[in-house]
Parts: sequence; C-alpha cells; structure tokens
Amino acid sequence: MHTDSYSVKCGEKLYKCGARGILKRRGNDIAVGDMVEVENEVISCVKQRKNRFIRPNVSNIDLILAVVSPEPKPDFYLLDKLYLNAVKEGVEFALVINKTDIDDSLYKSILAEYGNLGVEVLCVCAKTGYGISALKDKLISKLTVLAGQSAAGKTSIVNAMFGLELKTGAVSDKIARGKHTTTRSEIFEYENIKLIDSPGFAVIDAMVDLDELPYCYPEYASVSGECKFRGCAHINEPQCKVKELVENGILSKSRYQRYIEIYNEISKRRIIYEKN
Ligand SMILES: Nc1nc2c(ncn2[C@@H]2O[C@H](COP(=O)(O)OP(=O)(O)OP(=O)(O)O)[C@@H](O)[C@H]2O)c(=O)[nH]1
Ligand SMILES: [Mg+2]
Ligand SMILES: [Zn+2]
Repeated sequence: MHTDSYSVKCGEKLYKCGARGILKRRGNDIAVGDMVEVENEVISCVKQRKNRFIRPNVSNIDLILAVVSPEPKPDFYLLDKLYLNAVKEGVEFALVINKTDIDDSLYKSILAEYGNLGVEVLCVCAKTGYGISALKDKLISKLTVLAGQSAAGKTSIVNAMFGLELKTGAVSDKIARGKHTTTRSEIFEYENIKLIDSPGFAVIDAMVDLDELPYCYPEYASVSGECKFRGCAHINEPQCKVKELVENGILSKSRYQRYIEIYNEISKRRIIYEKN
C-alpha cells in the first residue's frame, strides 16, 4: 500500500486503485486488511472493521504475532502496549522468539513476564528454519500480522515461511537498533495463510483510556473483584489485590511497574480513544 495507490484483491486478481479524497484526507483511513468497495478503480468506501490498529496500521486482524529476538533486545514496554491494544480490540496475541541460533535464554525471561497470562510463546529461527513449519500451522485460515521492533526478524520469518527473498536489514552496531528496512505493510497470501509483514517501530500508543487500562491486563482483571474498591486502578487504592499479588511475587513486578508508567503516560495525553 502506498499513500495514493492501494492493491485491492478481488477474487484471485490484484488491482491497483486510488482512493476517494475524503478517505485519504482523514489520514490513515485505509489500512492493510480493510474490506473496501471500488468504483472505477477508486476505493469509494471502507467497510466496517472488526478491529483496527494504528501501529502497525492494519485492520480485521485475527492474530497479532509480536516478534522479539535477543538482538535487538526486547522492549517490554512496547510489548505490553502491543498486547494491551490486542486485548482491547479482542484480538488473539502470541509471542514469537526469533534468532534462537544466537541465544536461547530469552524464552525464560519472556515466560517470566507473559507466561502465566495465557499468551502462547513460540520459538523460531528464520535463519535455520527451526520452528517455522509449526508457526505456519498456527496461521492457517487467519489474517495474521507480524509486529514489533525493527530488526527482530519479521521479514526474515516471511522469507523463511514462503521461500521469498524480501529485503531484510541489519541490526545497527552503534545503537543495537534496527534500521527500519520494511517501510510499508503488505499481505503475503499462500495457500490458506494470510500474513502481513509490517514496518518495525520504537514507539506505540496505548489505544485505551485510563478507566479501561486495568481491564486490558488479563491477570489484573481476573482478580480485581477482590480489590476493596470497585473500578480500582491498582495504583494508590488501599487493599488492592493486584498490589498484594505483585508484592508477594505472584504477579510480575516489572510488568506492574510498566503498568504504572503506561497509566501515567495515558493520564498526561489528550487523545481520547473510542470505547468499545
Ligand atoms: N542470526 C540470526 N539473524 C537473523 C535471524 N532472523 C533474522 N536475522 C537477521 O536480523 C536482521 C533483521 O532482519 P529483518 O527480517 O530485516 O527484521 P525486521 O523485523 O523485518 O526489521 P524491520 O523491517 O526494520 O522492521 C537481518 O540482518 C537478518 O538477517 C535469525 O533467525 N538468526
Ligand atoms: Mg522487515
Ligand atoms: Zn486494585
């Protein structure tokens, strides 16, 4: 998808289409994964979406695969926000640990953060092909998006999966960050798999308001009935079950600290997200 030109699939054929001015002017208003109506090679309307994400800029997703790797190091703050956005939109979320040839110790720290939340964690190696066919099995009959930091290996996974040679980038030596090799989201469709490769990112907004945030943490939502106050934000309230479980080491301390950071970040901004 380019700003002014969109690939629209109809039957087995791809058509290059423009878009009505009004759809473009509102900015970001056509996303990869959208179902659209086309008149004379121009997209005239976007049909109602089952879900919508800003980063990556996609819609109608069945599964978000957050790709992490030992290098660049995972940014858990970013991952938490990606995950809470998936919870908010009601979309399945799973973690893919790539580059297991470099270091396989990441699995343990990922499990410590997300293991008890019912989030599936898959290990793959795009370089050797390890775990790729098991991952493929998970994608059948779904629209899936690969998301995460630049240079984690999203495009490499697409290449390994479908035998492609899409451009991949290196991890920059100086800052150990990716170089943003993929610049647009694109759907790859083979057999019964629809997989979107998306550009890596270093920032992401939590698409929720303060009052919804606690409900986008499944491990907090499931015990909040035991907090003294209804609608407890698990921040300063007394007799808070979440805080108790964090203090007892039953819930992850570091994830809770990031929760507070995200809470503060949302309280300072002015964007209001639409409620479901
Ligand atoms: N050792 C090793 N390197 C890998 C593996 N997978 C990817 N890489 C390398 O990691 C670098 C980044 O890979 P990309 O596939 O471009 O990463 P990306 O997530 O698509 O990055 P952006 O498009 O910038 O978001 C490249 O140099 C790849 O060769 C792997 O399994 N093992
Ligand atoms: Mg890429
Ligand atoms: Zn509480």
